[in-house]
Amino acid sequence: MVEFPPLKNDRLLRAARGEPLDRAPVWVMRQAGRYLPEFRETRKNHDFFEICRTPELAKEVTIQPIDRYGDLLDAAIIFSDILVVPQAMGMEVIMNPGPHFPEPLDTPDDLKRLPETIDVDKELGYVYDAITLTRKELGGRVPLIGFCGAPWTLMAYMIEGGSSKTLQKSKTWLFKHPEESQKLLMRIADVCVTYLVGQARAGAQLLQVFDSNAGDLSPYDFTTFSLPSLKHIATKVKERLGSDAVPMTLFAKGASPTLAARGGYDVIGLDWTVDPRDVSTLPIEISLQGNLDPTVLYGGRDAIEREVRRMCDAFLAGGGGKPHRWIANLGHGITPGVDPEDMRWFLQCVQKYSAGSLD
Ligand code: 1CP
Repeated sequence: MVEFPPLKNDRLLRAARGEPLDRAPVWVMRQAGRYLPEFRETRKNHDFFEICRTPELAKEVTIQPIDRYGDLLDAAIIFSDILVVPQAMGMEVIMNPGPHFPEPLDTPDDLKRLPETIDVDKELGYVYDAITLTRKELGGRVPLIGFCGAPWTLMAYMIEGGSSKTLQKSKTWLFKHPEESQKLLMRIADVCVTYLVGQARAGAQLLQVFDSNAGDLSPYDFTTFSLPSLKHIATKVKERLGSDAVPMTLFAKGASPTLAARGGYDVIGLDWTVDPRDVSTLPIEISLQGNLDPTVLYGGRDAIEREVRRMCDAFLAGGGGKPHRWIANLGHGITPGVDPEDMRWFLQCVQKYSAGSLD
């Protein structure tokens, strides 16, 4: 293991491990991104995947929100994308401006195009280097989160060839070719295992898996197709890291939190369609993350304050019993049109309304 400066703010890790807190830790999905003028400035001169592949640039962009918001943020997330995994598996992906695969997987026959064996650490070593560099530069200010996409979400991108509203092609695969689908899902899961272990060894202090397309599956199909690969990832990553294991979060957008909680993760991310009081029966050892509607950030100061307060009350109420440990966040990524000062106000409101009653 690499040696790093001591951690000065461990709220995120305490919340993930179920320990007492002075207030809820807070970070925001996509916090290093297009709503920040400093990110858009970096983007003017560099292609998206060039930033991902250049540790110095990925480090710079990862730290941009930490420099801007200082003590208001309790975590950094490494700048990268979930689609670096399909790239490592031999598929071409470009950003123009959304993700585009020139040669998606049309039928199971196309799986022959993917190499049988992949040297994941070699293909994605640039992410490990970015993580190590970022941890050093952060100097212990906040913990650094590593991440990957869930096998189902990645499979959907590999088949659709980009973002899709209906997921018609990828869902057709599930129903027409269930066995090949399951094989592909486990193949992707194995790549994710090696990748997440590599990120933790390089210095990531918490690992999050994004199943952004989970909500397109019925509870039965989520359980049949997505959940086994998610479980495989949590089990194998913890097993391989052994005493160096770090907490793991599952954000399965749109999936039933009860089903997501069966994945073996320490933290379950909630989107904004879930009332935190309704998940109070989940095992108390599981911590929660979320879940303000990202568009509230367009509603102005009064609405942000009112809705953050409502969110804090709901998470801290605990449905009558002891509340779950909680990491404040949005219910999905921050969107490009948000005023960075409104994001600051969101962070300030979380600090104000989540203080106390967490010990
Ligand atoms: O032109 C640009 O600069 C591209 C915009 C952009 C950014 C800033 C993309 C393209 N990806 C990212 C960074 C990114 N993506 C991060 C960085 C760390 C942070 O959170 O600050 C992370 C964690 C992701 C993860 C990601 N990429 C997800 C899962 C999370 C989610 O929002 O659901 C998904 C589905 C993607 C695919 C993707 N990458 C980019 C786009 C435009 C898309 C399509 C989906 C979308 O529009 O969000």
